[in-house]
Amino acid sequence: MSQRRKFIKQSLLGSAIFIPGVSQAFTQKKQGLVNGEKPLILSTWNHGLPANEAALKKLQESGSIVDAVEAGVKDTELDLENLSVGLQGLPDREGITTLDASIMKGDGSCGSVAFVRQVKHPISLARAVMEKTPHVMLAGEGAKQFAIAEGFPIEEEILSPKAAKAYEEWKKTSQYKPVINIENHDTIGMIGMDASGKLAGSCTTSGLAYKMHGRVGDSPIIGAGLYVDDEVGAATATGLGESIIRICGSFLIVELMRQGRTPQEACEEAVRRLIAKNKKDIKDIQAGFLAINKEGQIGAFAVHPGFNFAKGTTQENILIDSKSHY
Ligand code: SD4
Repeated sequence: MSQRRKFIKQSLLGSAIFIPGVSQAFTQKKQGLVNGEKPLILSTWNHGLPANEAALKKLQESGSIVDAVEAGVKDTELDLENLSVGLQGLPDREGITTLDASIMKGDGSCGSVAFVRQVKHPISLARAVMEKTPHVMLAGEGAKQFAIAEGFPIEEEILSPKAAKAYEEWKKTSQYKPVINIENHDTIGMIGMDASGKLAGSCTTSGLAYKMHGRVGDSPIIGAGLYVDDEVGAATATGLGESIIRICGSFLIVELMRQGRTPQEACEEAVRRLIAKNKKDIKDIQAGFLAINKEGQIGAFAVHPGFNFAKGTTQENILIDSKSHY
């Protein structure tokens, strides 16, 4: 059986088959100490497993790491079980689902869209902003007009049955209080490296449930939800966007790695910084970071327990629990 087929078979069977304590390699992997596995894809939360699989498949087909990170998160954008990504995501407090997404290459090219409605694949729209406009970011109605001009289908504006039910329930109290690891649980941030060491990343979300209409989180903000630099590495974030924006989380991690920190040290420092700048509410704030450096070392760290991520290589695709500050 080819390595590729073996990989697919393993992942279809549920590749998070990792038995704690079985080997030293497990601990090393958990701590992000394994070097040089390329290509390598990391993505947030457990939906990262199928997303990594889609990304690695695309990488094998097209050879392009930016194609891979786009294809990977497109898988999540269509996942009807996911209430924090794509048009099936939970709406804002007016009952409208609005989407944020960003994409970045290691050469500094980047594109993003924010507060977009009725577009099924905001990540592809972000890529079109990157490749076809002189701008980095388009928002709201302008982003939708650009989508129409580029031939993106415009979807009917209706909530998915699950989101509609949750929204009706929420309206009974209309309280805005994101619940850590629950409501803001599903954004996908993906960072990847091809066999030659080239990096790219993507991030896509419907943002926080029941946010104010017009609210934009960290995910479409280059440097907050995502940052990639071929000279150093890449980072992405998930969690309460406001807390991540305050510290330019992903840019901070890449800069710390540039100064010599390992990805793990950089993620831990970013979390410390986030806690310092968000002290008052920290017990209700979850945020998690992922990082890769150009040697292929990885890092992951969160404010609270509960954050996990998927790590995919051509050999395996596994779910790993992140360590956390608290
Ligand atoms: C946001 N960071 O809009 C996103 C939410 C998120 O997992 O990451 N959810 O603030």
